[in-house]
Amino acid sequence: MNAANTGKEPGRETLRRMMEQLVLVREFETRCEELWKARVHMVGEFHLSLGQEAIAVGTCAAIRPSDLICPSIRGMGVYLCRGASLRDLMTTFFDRAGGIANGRWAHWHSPVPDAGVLAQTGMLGSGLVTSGGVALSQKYLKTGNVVVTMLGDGATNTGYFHEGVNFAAFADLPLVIIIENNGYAVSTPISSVVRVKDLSRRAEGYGIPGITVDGNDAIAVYQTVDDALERARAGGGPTLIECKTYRFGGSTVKDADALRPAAEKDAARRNCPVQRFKGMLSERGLLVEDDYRSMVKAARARIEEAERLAAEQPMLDASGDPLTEFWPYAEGVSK
Ligand SMILES: Cc1ncc(C[n+]2csc(CCOP(=O)(O)OP(=O)(O)O)c2C)c(N)n1
Ligand SMILES: [Mg+2]
Repeated sequence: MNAANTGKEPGRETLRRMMEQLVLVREFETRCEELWKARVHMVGEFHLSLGQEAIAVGTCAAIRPSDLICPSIRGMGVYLCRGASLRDLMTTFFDRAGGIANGRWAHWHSPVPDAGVLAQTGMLGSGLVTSGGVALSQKYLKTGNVVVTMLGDGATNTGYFHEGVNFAAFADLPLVIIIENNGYAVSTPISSVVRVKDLSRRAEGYGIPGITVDGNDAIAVYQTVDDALERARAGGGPTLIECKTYRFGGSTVKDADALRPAAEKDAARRNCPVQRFKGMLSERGLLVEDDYRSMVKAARARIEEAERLAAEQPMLDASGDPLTEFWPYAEGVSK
């Protein structure tokens, strides 16, 4: 069963907001990467979404504020697009008091209830199962809300994925499942471990619609997610959306990324989702260079302020926390 893209166009205001969000995610993550590499303030590990920003931006532009979303491990864009506080995020990354999840930060287990962001867990794919539970509650309570859950291509090879999609399918859950297919799980090409070319074809096996979309085209993502949301809200059950993309950097900021071919990485940079969106808006006469520069400037100012406020907070006191000894990432990082 294939899902069609009905091609609903985002309005001008939405397009502008999407541009601002693409810029914000790009700038925020670039700065986090800089700080992490300079070993300044940053504690913990990062799975950056640089190169993949259009998926979070397109998705978040389509959902309603009351809908819920469970990001993938590479989900910083979702936190930012849903309006999570930049200061709170930085405070948490800096391991200061007052951050999200009481200092036990990782992108993948930090809910932000005010922003409708559900927690992932460190077990890849498990967020799909827990999201299914939340979707079941939305259906039972007749809230009209849809849950969107996101995961990587590698995570689709877990048992969680298969039991999660099957349960969502037979229970007709208001769930939209988004695969961020960046072609790799760390350094393992998805093509070397899976027979199907398009992961959306897996939907057939569960009797739900599946669609593959260019994940670097924020408008195509928006349109596809919008259709799936409508279907879910009308009681039509889940849709599996595969967004094809590519990450600019390594699997984490620590990863030397020596195994992916240079030509592939260069091609990804030329297919930059931020520049593509900017070009499209300019062609439509909706953006001039000065607007774009102002957006970058505004994003940088917000990030700088968040950084300053976070650095003013006292360090988190984790003494007596029984989990501290299991948390290896902080070693060697200057505060
Ligand atoms: C069940 C499970 N297996 C392995 C890991 C270790 N791990 C962390 S990230 C990662 C790669 C994930 O690849 P993918 O799902 O494609 O997401 P991407 O990193 O490409 O966004 C792996 C194998 C894990 N966290 N959970
Ligand atoms: Mg991947």
